[in-house]
Order: sequence, then C-alpha cells, then structure tokens
Amino acid sequence: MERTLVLVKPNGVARGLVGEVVARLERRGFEIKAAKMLMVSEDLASRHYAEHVGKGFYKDLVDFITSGPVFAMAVAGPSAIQVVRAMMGATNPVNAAPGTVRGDFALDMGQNVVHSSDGPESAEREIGLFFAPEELIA
Ligand code: IDP
Ligand code: MG
Repeated sequence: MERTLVLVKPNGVARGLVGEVVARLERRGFEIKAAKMLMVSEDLASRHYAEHVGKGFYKDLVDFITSGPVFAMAVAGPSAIQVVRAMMGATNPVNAAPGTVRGDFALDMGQNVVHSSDGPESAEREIGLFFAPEELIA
C-alpha cells in the first residue's frame, strides 16, 4: 500500500474534470484517503514546486497553480505512485498516450490538468503540505 498526492489543476477544475479524474482513480481500485477544494497560496505553491525554483517556467508554474481552485486528493493503493503517474500520462501532453488523463484532456505542457507525486519522499512531503494529519483517513 502506497500513497500519492493528486491535484486537479485550475484548468481541470474550471473545465469540470474533477469527477472524471476521481472516477478513473476509483474505477482502477484506488482509495481516496483525503480530498478538498482549495486555493493554493504563493507560499504553498513555492513549497510544492521547490524543486523547480530557478527554472525558466517557474513563474508561470506558480502563477498557474495559484490562478484558481485546485482539487487535491491523497490516493492510496498498490504501487500508487507509479500507477497513478502512468494514468496521468506524460508531463508534455503532446507525448501523453490516449487513455491517460493528459492524453485525453490536455495539449499544453504548462496547463496539463493534473499533478501526481513522482516518488515516495515527494508523495509524503506533498501530502503533508496539502493535508493536516487529521484530514487523512487511516
Ligand atoms: P510532472 O508534473 O509530470 O511531475 P515536473 O517535471 O515535475 O512534471 O514539472 C512540474 C510541472 O511543471 C509540469 O506538470 C508542467 O506543468 C510544468 N513544466 C515542466 N516542464 C516544463 C517546461 O519545460 N515548460 C513549461 N512547463 C513545464
Ligand atoms: Mg513532478
């Protein structure tokens, strides 16, 4: 059993894709251990995207993730990190396979609809950024 953080980014929320993403995760068999709609603050954005500070696209990344409501989930299941990333598709949606979220709903790298954690340390770190311990189902 492994946990990962999934975000439906502001364009995904605005386009009404929260249910689509939740449905795919539930159908696959994952459990949702926490979920909420929130506005990401500049502070939370800079912590969440700390690894990207200094990159050319960093400002656009923070501007985008803080631009509107985000739907955050802690998702649990076998090999959740790897399997959920596969379900979300390649970072650049142009390369994302059909059948993935990005491959079905995105074309723009900067606005690629969803986030999911890329490893065990980042998953636990990111879940801790978005959820207080008492918000998580055991
Ligand atoms: P990931 O979301 O697939 O884990 P990361 O490399 O962690 O990809 O990058 C975080 C986010 O930053 C991506 O989802 C994408 O929206 C954006 N991003 C990454 N690389 C670029 C780029 O070269 N140009 C513009 N945006 C980028
Ligand atoms: Mg990443």
